Amino acid sequence: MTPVTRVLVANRGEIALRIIRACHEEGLEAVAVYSAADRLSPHVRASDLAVEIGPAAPSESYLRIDRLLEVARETGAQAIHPGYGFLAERAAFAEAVEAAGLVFIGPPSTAIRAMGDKTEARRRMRAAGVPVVPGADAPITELATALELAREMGYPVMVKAVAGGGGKGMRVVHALEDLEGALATAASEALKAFGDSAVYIEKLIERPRHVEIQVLADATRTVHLGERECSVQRRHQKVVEEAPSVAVDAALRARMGDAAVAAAKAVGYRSAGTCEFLLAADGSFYFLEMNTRIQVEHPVTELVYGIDLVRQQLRIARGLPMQVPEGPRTPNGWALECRITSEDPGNGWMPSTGRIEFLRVPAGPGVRWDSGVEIGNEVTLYYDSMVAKLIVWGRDRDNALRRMVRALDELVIVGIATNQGFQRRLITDPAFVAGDIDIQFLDRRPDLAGAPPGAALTRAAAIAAALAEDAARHARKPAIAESGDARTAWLNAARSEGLR
Ligand code: MV4
Repeated sequence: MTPVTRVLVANRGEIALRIIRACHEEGLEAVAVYSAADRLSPHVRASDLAVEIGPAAPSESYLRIDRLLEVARETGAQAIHPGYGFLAERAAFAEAVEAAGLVFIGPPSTAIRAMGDKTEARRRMRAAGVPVVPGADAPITELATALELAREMGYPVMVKAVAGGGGKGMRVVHALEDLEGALATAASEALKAFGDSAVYIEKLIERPRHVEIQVLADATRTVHLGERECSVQRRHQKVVEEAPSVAVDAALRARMGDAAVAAAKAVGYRSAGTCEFLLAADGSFYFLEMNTRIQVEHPVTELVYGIDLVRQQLRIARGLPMQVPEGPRTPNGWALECRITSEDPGNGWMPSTGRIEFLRVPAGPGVRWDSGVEIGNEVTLYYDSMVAKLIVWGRDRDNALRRMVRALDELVIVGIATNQGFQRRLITDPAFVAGDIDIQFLDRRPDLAGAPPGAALTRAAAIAAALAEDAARHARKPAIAESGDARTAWLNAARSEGLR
């Protein structure tokens, strides 16, 4: 293997910056790529060398496999880190990188392929002794087979895309007369989304939690680093993640961890990866899928296990052993992550765009801010709405929650609407504080979205109002006027401009 000294980071935003920093700590140079929309992005400046690869549209820049390989060759990078999203879980990309004689900083393409086909993954997992949801281990070709299987399992069942994942092409079926129609709609959705109409069925697990296990594998060892609780999600986008989970004790962690390690070994996994499980109310758990990439929420695991997962990915890709102590490993304290997105919960979660006019980043003990934007950057509709991850550590869950409230209160973002206020309401909500959550929690709690916006205001006045509110909050006195009415009017106006 040619020694790796320079890594091409095939991504943008916070994860590109995160990877570049890890490269530097590993003594490696980092090559950034960027679209025309990202010329002023922090990841470009943090890199040792940066190459513009095309227009803002991802299909013309960050998804251009040919262009990325050309940039690697031109810049002398020996390895490519895909980050998450974009090309991270495309087996064809990993294959192209391998075929070009470069190192793919992730699992072997064969592992990506095996886990990408959900029925193949189910067969392999079952053979490895990993618990899977009762259901079909092959695509459905005959209605009669599906009806028979559903009758055996009992309704409700779920129709899923074989090439799926992340929630696309799924249908819940409550009674046999609806199965034929659901198979047809799911198949046509799957064809549109994945170019593959194959579907299969599983028993529906009702009101589960979404708990996932972090895995790390090098040439000789495959270990797990405990769970992340990811139940709080909206439309398959996670909103808050934590490690550990209130629902997982040491015994369950060991059982789920063993299952995740077996899953990884069954596909010849190397690098960092995550096994997603549904955890039912009765404590039973079922393998859902394996995410063959570094995930958005990896920092909560890093904080409770004291391990830099991206640095370990870099070491493993270079053929070095991972720096993870031989067991037993136990989580230390509690970590929480709030995803800060440019969406307006009070306005139907409308995506917000604009220039970041002002930004005050939370800091202090136990606070981590992973973001790819800074003052002056434009937030556009070309990319994901996540502008930052606010991550905290505390000695226990209560202390982590208090610290997150404090950090959210320090955060000021002016210029775009964000979900900051929503996050504060969520993490102080009694049900959330009690850990009483499952994957439908946010569906049951539309009240957390907050009030719809009031009357419009000019942009400049809205910015002034947002800053005045912040100044007042920290001076521990009312904003703008003693009169509650005047203060409320200004704040409502600011919200209507999408600022707070
Ligand atoms: C399920 C399920 C219930 N029963 N499978 C959603 C995304 C994809 N990874 C699998 N998903 C689900 N599969 C059975 N048999 C519920 C979901 C599900 C879900 C899972 C994890 C996190 C959030 C979710 C939201 C809705 C549905």
